[in-house]
Amino acid sequence: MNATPFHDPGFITVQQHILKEQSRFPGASGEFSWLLSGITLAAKMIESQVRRAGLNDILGAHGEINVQGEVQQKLDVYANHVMSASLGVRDSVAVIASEENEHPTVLRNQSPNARYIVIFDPLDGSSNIDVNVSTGTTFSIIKRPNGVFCDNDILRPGYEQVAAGYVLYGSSTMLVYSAGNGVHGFTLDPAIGAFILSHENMKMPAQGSYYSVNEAHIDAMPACFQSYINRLRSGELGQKYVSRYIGSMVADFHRTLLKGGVFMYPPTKSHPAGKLRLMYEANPVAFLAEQAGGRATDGRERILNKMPENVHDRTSLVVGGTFEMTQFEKCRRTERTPAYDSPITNPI
Ligand code: P6P
Repeated sequence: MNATPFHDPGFITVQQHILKEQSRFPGASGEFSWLLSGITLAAKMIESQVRRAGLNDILGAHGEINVQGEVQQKLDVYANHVMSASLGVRDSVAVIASEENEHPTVLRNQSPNARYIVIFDPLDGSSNIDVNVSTGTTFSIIKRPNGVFCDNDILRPGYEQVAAGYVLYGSSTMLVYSAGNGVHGFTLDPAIGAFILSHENMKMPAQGSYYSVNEAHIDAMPACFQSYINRLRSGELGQKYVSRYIGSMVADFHRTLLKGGVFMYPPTKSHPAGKLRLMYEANPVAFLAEQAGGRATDGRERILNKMPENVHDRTSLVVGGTFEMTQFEKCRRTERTPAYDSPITNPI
């Protein structure tokens, strides 16, 4: 009797894709894919609440003040719990660090199988929840150093990331990740509760037509940023760019990844070192941008080369396609802004 012919379902789930990626990690016996499946599970649980935020009185501030000194939204608290719990049951995770927690949480210090550290922002842009604007979860995965972990072991530069990505809770819910072999996007099919491969091997266009920055801060920015924004606006760079700014980093970066152009959060008077967090916002974004053919700097150096001093370090960020990033570099050189004069260090 002939065996039932294999019926190709016609789609690839993120689990299938991760297992294929897994083969790139010698000696990683499925632990990496098991780790990433913790993130996809958490993403589905957070997504289900984000979609219901207006219905079950989950809106509004939770009341507590988080380590960032910000009033915590209830969804923040829920997302943080879900990410921590989903990752906490993965034996391969030694340490987790969250935007919502002051210090990293050591889950397994003795187990030789616990080889990864996961650093995440459970719900970035949560201040937009009440007005139904896209939010996101970001994550960065690094290898745990040998020996007993101490807090400073987490302070590694972004080029050591073994994987990074985000979940975008937008008009659809997407998981975008890279394990160092290209950037791949998966769209959640709510009917079957699976993330389905929808954007394989994403490439950031070398030149786009959008620039994305909060222009309310322009007078407080260093001269090279002001000059760059004016050139983008004026058509001096060969085309008149269109401004798009959502105020939710994951959504603003996702558009830049798909359509090209540039997204930036320059230094401002209220945030002289930049507002975005290096380890769980800028690093994942920079890792994905470079994997997709783009570039990311803080205005002085490559984001992935930056050495953190604290897990919650802030940074300025300019991320985009090669054309827009090259034009930014030219502005830096012509504007002679003292703090921004040094040439941007090349990738390691
Ligand atoms: P501003 C959201 O609070 C966030 O951390 C990022 O997601 C976003 O890019 C940025 O802040 C927006 O900041 O100052 O423009 O409101």
